[in-house]
Amino acid sequence: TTAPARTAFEDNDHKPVGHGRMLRKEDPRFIRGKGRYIDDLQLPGMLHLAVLRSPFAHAKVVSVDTGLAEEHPKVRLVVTGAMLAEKGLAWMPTLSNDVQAVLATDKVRFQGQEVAFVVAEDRYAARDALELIDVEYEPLDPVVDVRTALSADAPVIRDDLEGKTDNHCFDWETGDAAATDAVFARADVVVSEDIVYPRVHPAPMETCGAVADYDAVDGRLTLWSTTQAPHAHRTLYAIVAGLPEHKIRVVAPDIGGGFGNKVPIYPGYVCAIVGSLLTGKPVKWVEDRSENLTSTGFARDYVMRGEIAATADGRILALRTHVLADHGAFNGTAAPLKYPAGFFGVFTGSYDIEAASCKMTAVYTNKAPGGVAYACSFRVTEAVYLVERMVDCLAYELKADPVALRRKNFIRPDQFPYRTRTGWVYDSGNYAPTMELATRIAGYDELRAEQAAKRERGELMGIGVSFFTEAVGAGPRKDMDILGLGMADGCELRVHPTGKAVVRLSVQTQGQGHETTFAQIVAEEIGIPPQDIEVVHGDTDQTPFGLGTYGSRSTPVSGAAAALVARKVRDKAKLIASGMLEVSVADLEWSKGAFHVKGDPSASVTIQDVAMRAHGAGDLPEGVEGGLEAQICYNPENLTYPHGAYICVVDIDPGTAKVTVRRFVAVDDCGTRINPMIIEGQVHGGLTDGVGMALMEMVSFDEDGNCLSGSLMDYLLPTALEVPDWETGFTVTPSPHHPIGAKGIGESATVGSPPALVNAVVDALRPFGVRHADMPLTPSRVWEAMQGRATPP
Ligand code: PCD
Repeated sequence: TTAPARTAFEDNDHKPVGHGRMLRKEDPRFIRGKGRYIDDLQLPGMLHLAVLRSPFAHAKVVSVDTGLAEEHPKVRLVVTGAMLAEKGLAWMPTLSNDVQAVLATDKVRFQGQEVAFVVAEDRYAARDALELIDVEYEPLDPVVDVRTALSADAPVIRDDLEGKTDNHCFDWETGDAAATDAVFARADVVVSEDIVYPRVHPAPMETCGAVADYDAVDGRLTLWSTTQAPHAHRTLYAIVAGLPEHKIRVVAPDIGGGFGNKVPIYPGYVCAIVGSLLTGKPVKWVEDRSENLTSTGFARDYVMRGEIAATADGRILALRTHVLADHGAFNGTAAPLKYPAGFFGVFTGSYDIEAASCKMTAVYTNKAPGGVAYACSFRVTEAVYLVERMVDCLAYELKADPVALRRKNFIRPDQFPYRTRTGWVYDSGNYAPTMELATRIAGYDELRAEQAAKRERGELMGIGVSFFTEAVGAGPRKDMDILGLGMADGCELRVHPTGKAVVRLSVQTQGQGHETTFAQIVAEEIGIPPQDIEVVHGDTDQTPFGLGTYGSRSTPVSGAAAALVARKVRDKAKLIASGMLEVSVADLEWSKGAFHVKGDPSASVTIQDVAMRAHGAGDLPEGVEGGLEAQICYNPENLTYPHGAYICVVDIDPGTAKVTVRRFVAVDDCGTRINPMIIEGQVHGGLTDGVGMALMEMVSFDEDGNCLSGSLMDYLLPTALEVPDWETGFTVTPSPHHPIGAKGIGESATVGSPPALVNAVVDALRPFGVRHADMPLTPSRVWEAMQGRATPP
């Protein structure tokens, strides 16, 4: 079948949610090159900032001589850590309650760390002047290997922290260790495996940057910046810089991809603010590609020992894991305070098991601050990878079919809401039909037959399966906050007299299409066509407070807020309509953007009629104020738990060990689907991310702590050439607590695809007796595995 032609909104105004052909409102701007990104911003008198970075991973800063740089004719300002220290600005809090150096004072702790900055008349002069700064370093031994970071002779990286005598970052535990040990002791089968989720980088197309503009006359600071969380950043700047919060305006213009990379506050943003405060001019800072790759938020970097216990006939009983987490030199991730390991607790996956336990040790190393949730709701990606690899290891030992083994252990539909052994309450799920659909689209049985025939001929074909449950939509504020800020979202809706509306969000889109989907949600509830609803976001002066976009939380939290604020406006509209139609509220029915008198189809008023009346002359019903607007702050009751079943087919060239992804089937369930076309795009993007991580991406370091992946020649990203034509499908299991039943989707494919890809490669290598191989499965890694030499990275 061919899809019907895509149109704009007109033909289906009254069924906006789920409209399969609705085009994105923002795209005319993007495809005409009219997007407005940080680097497009030009302000009169604007100066340019460049950052001097450390060439060493670990070194004492002996002296910084800025004399020559200051003499450069185009240089206006040179700032060192010592100068910031005088103003109490050398250190800033991170969103994980650690502190991070804005500019190094005592030591540098990773290669690429910020040491000084120059503000000059143009960006070239600023960069040139960096070379005139003379820094004397005294190199120290670096801590590069996470496995030896805690050994007694390891140099202490964070000697800035009082009383710190080792490189411990934090310890964390979940589940019931004793109960888990007991189950393991009586299990028929126990399988253990060492699994590494390598350090990867979100690598958004646009690097990070900011323009700071401080107006000394009225004491106002405007900061345009690449941020996924404008309101949270504003509060942090108020605290760090000591500026009053109502005098700070944070604006996030169009953003060229975030993927978690634009959640943290980077020293560069703070430097731009300081630069503007000191020069009295607007100051622009934009990273180059290498700066982005080597100094901003990395992701993953978990060294995991997984253990799974089961009965001989494949009933999974328990999961146990030890994790060593590399957080780099500063704990620079953003995670709800109570959850230092994010939502890793969902590592029990989609299975109904008896016991689980996890012990985690996080350490500091001389690497860039890491641990950001790259397309990942706070470590859900690592959790899903662990369990889905372990289930395949178990299938390997039991010689069981991976689909059948998963099916046998699924949480059953009647068990929802389901409380996991680690305390998470899955809101809803119906796993078997999703798996069923995936196997049907893939033609699973035929694929297995094809594989068997190929194995006879010595050809290497692999079929990989993964099934995931994610936890997205942080979060209930009783449990979740970022640095004391509760994770709830405000939303405001105003309907103008002519029936056009403006909805104001606290979340910030980075390409996922909020200008369209939030208009659809509001349209669905209030009957105003989506094209008549303007979505305002990304400007703290224009929008209510909220915690921002990451962890696929916009739909679960702000999406709920948008639906509820629209219902609030509709309730008020109903009161006004009852006055207009001279009937009681109970006699009114709502449908398709109008109120009708029950039993009298000729008597009705549209929402647009009501809007005019709300602002017009004449009386409103007793006690009803004029105007048609509302605002709310939505605190979610629970997270939402989307799920999905993925099946991947790979072929491996036995001569070169190169992996080709031949097919990939992704069936996702994100509850009620708002915009199917956008969902498809989100899934395609995430699957491509997955191919990158599984087959080619890794941030690596040499023994001196030099980052070896500082360019896109060294850090490989997948392109259209490396990916197949994605085959997608969906099931719909609404969230019971979300007002329209929607769950998040933005990260599902990134979370769910790496295990399917790795499982497929390992499956292809079965003739070589391979049970596990670590990502990225580059030809050399696969070759090693074929020689029986799979080595951890
Ligand atoms: N949707 C629909 N339906 C449903 C769901 C959803 O329709 N059910 C849609 C919405 O509306 C939007 C999207 O879809 O538009 C998405 O959503 P969500 O899931 O809610 O999410 P958000 O929050 O919005 O977003 C976020 C995400 C993330 S998180 C990430 S990474 C990524 C994703 O998103 N990023 C990005 N995707 C994307 N895309 C683009 N284009 N770009 C970007 O950057 Mo993190 O944590 O940050 O790491």
